[in-house]
Amino acid sequence: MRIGISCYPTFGGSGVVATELAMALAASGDEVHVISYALPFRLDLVEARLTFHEVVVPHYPLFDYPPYSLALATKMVEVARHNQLDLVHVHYAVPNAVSAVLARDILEPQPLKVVTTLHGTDITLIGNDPNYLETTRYGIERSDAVTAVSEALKAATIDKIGVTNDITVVPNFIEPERFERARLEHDARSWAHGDEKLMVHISNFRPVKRVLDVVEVFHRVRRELPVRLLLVGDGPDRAKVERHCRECDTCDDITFVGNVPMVEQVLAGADIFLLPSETESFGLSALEAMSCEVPVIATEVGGVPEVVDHGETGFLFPVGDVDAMAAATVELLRDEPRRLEMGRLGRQRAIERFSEDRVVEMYRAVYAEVLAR
Ligand code: GMT
Repeated sequence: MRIGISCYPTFGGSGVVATELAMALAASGDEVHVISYALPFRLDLVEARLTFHEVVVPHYPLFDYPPYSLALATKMVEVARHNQLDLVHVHYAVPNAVSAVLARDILEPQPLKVVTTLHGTDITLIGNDPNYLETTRYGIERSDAVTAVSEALKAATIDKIGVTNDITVVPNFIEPERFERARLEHDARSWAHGDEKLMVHISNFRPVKRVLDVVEVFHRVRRELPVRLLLVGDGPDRAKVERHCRECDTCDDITFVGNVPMVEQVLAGADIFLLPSETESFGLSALEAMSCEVPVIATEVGGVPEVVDHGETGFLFPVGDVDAMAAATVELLRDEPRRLEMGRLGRQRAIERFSEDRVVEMYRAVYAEVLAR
């Protein structure tokens, strides 16, 4: 197959999933063209069947806001026309789905199928903002196939966007060996001072991630036992979090690691992973933690219960219940056999339900179905 894949190149789960999918498809024989405004941070272009096409967005003094969606559609047309693409698979509906639908219309009579994968905030936050709702719905309804990363996101799409077409749930995935290698190769315990336990959080530090709750959980745990918090990632709320730990005089026990492309290099040494989000359609970082045998303490929101089994591979609590999250963390950190068993089960479930081979085949089945029409 000749496949175009479009995504955001920035740190974030949708870009990670799109990139890993592109590399897996190319490795198994498909021709894959990645289309974005910058090289996605994990995209490794060593495979001959994998190429990258940069969307250039020209500036003009008239534009306060250069029209990225038009430049993207134009690039999709060019790539599809000159490489005879069978389909374009867009990750994150806003604005990628509408751009792909426009590209398909421009290309007629050359056929181009559009597959749209919904990731989360493209539905739950930005996509249903009244300023985007109509075009989000149009892009989804005019796609030839639509997938969502969890049952919860599928339900939210029907509820919040009001779409009527079929949505296939295709979950996010991990390559199990990558996480096993990290556990063997990296001295991720080197962040710990002495016998400190390591609590880890990974996100893009957006308000929806509630990183201040991470710090509040940490403050409570720190009163009970020696522990260090590793904050991986960066984003709008980082300054607020740094100010909060300065005010509480706990910054010495918190390491702001920053953006790390291969998160398993940090997760390999973690004792507990925290994800107290307001909403989370899937929680790829929780799955990555499980793949490193790290139990997850998270909120019971969106698709998280489809990834983390409460009481078995982690614990789930209501949003904002930092006392309960801290109590569960302390309990687990004091019971090493139980923590290890939860971690082991987490990796086992991650491999059984979310391994790359299995999920890439699910995407292939979606492609085959649209191409057969
Ligand atoms: O959190 C975001 O806004 C970023 C977004 C993305 O594009 O990476 O994350 C969403 O997609 C991930 C990959 O499918 C999911 O694992 C995240 O749960 C989801 N984020 C939210 O729903 C908040």
